[in-house]
Amino acid sequence: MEEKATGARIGRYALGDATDVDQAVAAARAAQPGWAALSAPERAGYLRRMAEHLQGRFEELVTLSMRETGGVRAKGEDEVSTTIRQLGISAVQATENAGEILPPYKAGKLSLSRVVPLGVLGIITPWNYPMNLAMRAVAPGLAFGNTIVLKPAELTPVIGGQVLAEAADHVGLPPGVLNVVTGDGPGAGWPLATHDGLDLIDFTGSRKVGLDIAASAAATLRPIRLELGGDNAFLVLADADVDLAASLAMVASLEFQGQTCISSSRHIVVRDVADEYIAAVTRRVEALRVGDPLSGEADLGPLISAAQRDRVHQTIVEPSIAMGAKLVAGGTYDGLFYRPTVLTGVTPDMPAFTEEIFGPVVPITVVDTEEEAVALTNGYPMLMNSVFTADLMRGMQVAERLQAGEVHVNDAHARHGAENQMPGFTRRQWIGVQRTPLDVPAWTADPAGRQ
Ligand code: TXE
Repeated sequence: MEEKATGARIGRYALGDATDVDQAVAAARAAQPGWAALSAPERAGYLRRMAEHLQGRFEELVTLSMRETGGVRAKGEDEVSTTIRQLGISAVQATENAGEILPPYKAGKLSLSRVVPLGVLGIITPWNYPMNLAMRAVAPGLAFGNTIVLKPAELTPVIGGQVLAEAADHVGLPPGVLNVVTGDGPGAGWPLATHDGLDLIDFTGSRKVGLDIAASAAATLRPIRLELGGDNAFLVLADADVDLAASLAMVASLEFQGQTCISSSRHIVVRDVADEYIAAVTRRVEALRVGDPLSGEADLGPLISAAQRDRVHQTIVEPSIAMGAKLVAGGTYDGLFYRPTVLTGVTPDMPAFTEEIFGPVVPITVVDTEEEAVALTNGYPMLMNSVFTADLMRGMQVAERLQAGEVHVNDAHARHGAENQMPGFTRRQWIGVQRTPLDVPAWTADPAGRQ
């Protein structure tokens, strides 16, 4: 495994295969009843101790995250602290959500719903926020009594897998409860994604692999949960604070070199402020420093891989320019270091508009009206959008018309809580109890007792 900025070796990891996956699933299956039989506070205790362990290694893990993912310090700190916070949140949720007493549909009955684990979860994670995206499924999964087989991305196996396994070992998590199988997609990911012994497969990654997993799951009715990213929009309306919008555009499109599923990959700007916005964005982009995150002097680090760089350059930037987009800044690279790029004159037929970019590119599309901005925004898979306007009410009205999971008004990539609302990897079990007066139809009575 190499450091992304320098290519220096960080460590070695095993290329797991279908046999390793089989063993891990069998271990998870064997451990699951015992783990689920512990009390919720006992399971929460393990999670809290894992959080303490990771907190004690905070600086080491931030550096490891910077080296292995190529993110700058702020990204590494965010990733490690979010991971730790997730453990705490799941520990609390597990002890609070045991179920509920429901209004009975008939007098004399007691109706309950009980929260029960799904069983064994298979979790496949990507390389961009490897620790945090793994923990977002691992922590609630464990908290509610599931056992887990985790397959981290092959580009980030240490921070995305090994460190979690070390934390589990450190707190004495019972064997088989959390299993990590390192390896690549076809060799270890696919055998896990299609394994018969799982109760749920949870996948975060590309649309292409997500489609394959969904097709295979449909054939066997295996439950899946997919997070495949989005083509998110950043709307700048005529009355927007352009400086604020331009500053937060850096966060929205360039944080971690734009390699985030919530990255804004379409800037849709109303004509009245377009020239001012393009100038404000370009000034900022040109001043950004690209370099080794460990130097402490870089705003942006390297891209994750040559394949990712080539995808951004050859399938997004170059073809969009060939179709008429104007390159205003960037568009060049040195190794994995890609200059942040501004494209203007982007139209809805260009890849810079239609594709998730996953690279440091700000593509700008100018429209005449707010109506047009909303119409052009919808119709794409979107996770997190932003709307900039001086009128809060107008911002909320536009937000309500956008088909996105989360919309921020005058904000970008802020944590408004959605990240903690992940499904708890549980199912509901409804329980009905017969009370008096007894509800027994006459025709079911014992004939011996009939008159
Ligand atoms: O993803 P892959 P890649 C998007 C983003 C990016 C593109 C490609 O657009 O440019 O995907 O990234 C495992 N069966 N996102 O190629 O290949 C793999 O080992 C089972 C969005 O890195 O999907 C890794 O653990 N598993 C995203 C995980 O899937 C397979 C984050 C993701 O890898 C597999 C990352 C297979 N056949 C990329 N092939 C987000 N939503 O945040 C690969 N894998």
